[in-house]
Amino acid sequence: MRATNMKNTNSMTRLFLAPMVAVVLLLLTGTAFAATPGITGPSFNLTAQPAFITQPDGSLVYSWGYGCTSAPSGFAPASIAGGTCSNMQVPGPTLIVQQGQPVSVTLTNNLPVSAGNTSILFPGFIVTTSGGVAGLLTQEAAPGNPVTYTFTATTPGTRSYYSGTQGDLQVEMGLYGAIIVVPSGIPAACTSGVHSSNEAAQASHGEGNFRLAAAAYNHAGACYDREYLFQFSEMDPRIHREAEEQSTRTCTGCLNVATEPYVPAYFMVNGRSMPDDMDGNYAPQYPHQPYNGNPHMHPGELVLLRIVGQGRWQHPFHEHGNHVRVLARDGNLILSATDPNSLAGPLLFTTTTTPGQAIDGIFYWTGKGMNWDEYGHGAGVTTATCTPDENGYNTGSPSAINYFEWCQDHNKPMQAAPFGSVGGGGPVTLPDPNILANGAWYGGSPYLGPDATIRAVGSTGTTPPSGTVANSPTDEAGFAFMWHSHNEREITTNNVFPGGMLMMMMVDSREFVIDETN
Ligand SMILES: [Cu+2]
Repeated sequence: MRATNMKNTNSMTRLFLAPMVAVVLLLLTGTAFAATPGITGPSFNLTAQPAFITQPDGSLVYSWGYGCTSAPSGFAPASIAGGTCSNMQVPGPTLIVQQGQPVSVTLTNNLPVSAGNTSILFPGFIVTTSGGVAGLLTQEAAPGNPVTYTFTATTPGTRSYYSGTQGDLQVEMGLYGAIIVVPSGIPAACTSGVHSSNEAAQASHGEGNFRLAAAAYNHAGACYDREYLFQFSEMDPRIHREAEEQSTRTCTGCLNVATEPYVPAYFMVNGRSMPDDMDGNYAPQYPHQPYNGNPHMHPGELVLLRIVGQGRWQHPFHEHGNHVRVLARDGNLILSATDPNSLAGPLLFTTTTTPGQAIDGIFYWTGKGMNWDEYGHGAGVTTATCTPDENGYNTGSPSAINYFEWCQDHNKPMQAAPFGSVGGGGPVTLPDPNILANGAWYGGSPYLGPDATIRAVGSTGTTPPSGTVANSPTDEAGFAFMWHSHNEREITTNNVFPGGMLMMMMVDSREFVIDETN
């Protein structure tokens, strides 16, 4: 799906939704969102060991992952519920530390003896080791034994960590994760102005604050209102099968698995493929894949995307709806060469990840320029007024249901003769939703707004079609933007579409409370 600007993106999304909206409806079976869940330190006791991870085609894939040897000192964000850290997970636990903290990670090697040594690299930090045995890139943990890595979290940002031992095999098997350093200083701009208004708007609708901090870096340009971490990777099941077959060998380090030719069949967001990635964090059906990919936002919020390329391929990930403004790569804030107060990161159409590289970027969406009243707040179920600020948005009252509406489009109906109570008389005649699709594949609305059920059943019907009963539109009211790899084979699971590296960004109306408890 290509889009060159926000306006086109909206129309593309409308076209896209015709066949795909039912998929969205089927998938959104509960309130399952994500912040940036992880474990807090500054001391971590990790293990590397095998387990099976699950994919949507029903396969169980033998993998290796980092996990916790015992309960971690805490989970973050503090408000997240149901946090777990099992003894093996893919990706490994997200390590969340504060800038300036001395960090200690003790890794115990519980991989099969035949796998030999293992280790962790922490690129971007000056690491001191104790224990273990000498390896090519760092000290390694021999089978059954520990090694300890210590470093100071000197600079903020998102970075990857991964095995420094036989990386072609061990990273492929799942030995990777992310570390986030929360900045020590939060610029005043991040807790005032639009950011405090956005926070007040969230609070007035009963939404908690699930950020790790108000800024990603010690810079006024790095403020944000909501955040998500996405780690992209892929797996070749042949490699995993051969590693499993040889895992019972009793000789030390004698595993002999060819990592070429490389033919991956699974393409994952945080270790899960679509649709599994849209289930909740810590969902019990994924005991070794605790993190999801299910971004939400309200118009006007700045959403921090922490994007990490794991695995060994590049992934041209496309965030539909708008470009992503890059803040930093590998924890290095990109500043103007002539004005260090200005950020100079590019606006990217696809945030293409390089293996091991992390990108911090800001995604922003307001609905400006759509040319219709985006949630029908002008003449729909809810009647609201829109008073433009100097930028054209309704920001005077954070508790308003149409806070941050683009006022120029206020009261502009989209459809000529819509079902339901949204305003009519617009320029568009959408196909009759009753003939657009049937049953579970019923579409019905270009957005899943508060009127969607009425629109779906028409003015006289009372029973919503299949798919809207279990997924009442009153529970979800947003524009769905497909966020996916632009290497289109990567949006398959074992060559079947849809699947793989794909999720939906939901831009929700204020009626819809974004609950990121887990
Ligand atoms: Cu696309």
